[in-house]
Amino acid sequence: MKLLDTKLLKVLAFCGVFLLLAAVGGVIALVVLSLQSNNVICADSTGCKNSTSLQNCDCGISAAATSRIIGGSDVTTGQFPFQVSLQTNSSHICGGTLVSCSWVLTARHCFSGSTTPQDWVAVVGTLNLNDVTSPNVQKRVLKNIVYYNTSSSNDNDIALVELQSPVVFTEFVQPACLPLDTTMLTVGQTCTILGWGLTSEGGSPSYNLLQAQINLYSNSECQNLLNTPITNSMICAGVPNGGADTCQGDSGGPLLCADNETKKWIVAGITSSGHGCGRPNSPGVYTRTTDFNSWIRSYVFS
Ligand code: 4AZ
Repeated sequence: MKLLDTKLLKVLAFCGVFLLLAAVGGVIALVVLSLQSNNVICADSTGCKNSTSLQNCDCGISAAATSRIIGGSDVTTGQFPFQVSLQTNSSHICGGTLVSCSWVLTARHCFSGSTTPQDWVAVVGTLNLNDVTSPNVQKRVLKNIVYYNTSSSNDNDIALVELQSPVVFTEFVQPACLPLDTTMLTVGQTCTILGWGLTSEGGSPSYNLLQAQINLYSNSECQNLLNTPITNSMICAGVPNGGADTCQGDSGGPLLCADNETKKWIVAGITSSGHGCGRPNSPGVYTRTTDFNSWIRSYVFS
């Protein structure tokens, strides 16, 4: 009887350990599977082609609640997963905005040094330009650079670049929303600028991605302040006292404004030019993305 008990106990213990191991294995498998299903395969879903609502588009989503560029603060992981660094010879040249798995929106003037797509690498999923070996980082050589036009004026400072192969959407790599036909930008509205550019006029760049909040200006006020033509294809943004602005190296990156309906981030502007950086009464000039909406959409959602 005693012998049988011991044997039975041994069998039961063996079964218990086996069941425990099976359960742990099952949990691990479930976690891995659910993580993988979060990594939405880029399909440029039909929800994003809708140009009147962002409700059914997986875009412009921040993993963190909204909170040197000039006067900036550090971006946190997953806060703006659409920020791109466009590089030649492993050096950051310009910012850009991921708008689909294969397309990045940026400024035309970024390509003054080289117009050869193969010279350029788009780096996505990083906050720190020194930390490009992180597993969250995805790098793609460019396949194609498309200009709205190639005039060398400050006007129409916009380009779309196509990646040689699509990036994979993860927690760290997501597209921003394109404007809607109904997107209304209002004077005084607070929007966000991002970049690795100079942290003071004539100063040094930032290795960490920085953000700052600035307000939209009317074109007429901006034109008076800067004493330079501000066309309908431009939009100005800044703060009256200066101290929060984009600067050299931020070009091509986004001016992000929240969608009224969904609060998703829309790329409302592209950092383009200005008079110095962070000066009082000297807002930065951005390409007005809403003015190029159908041109952009014809490539991104073709
Ligand atoms: C630039 O040189 C640049 N303060 C970008 C933005 C601004 C000024 C200069 C706006 O790329």
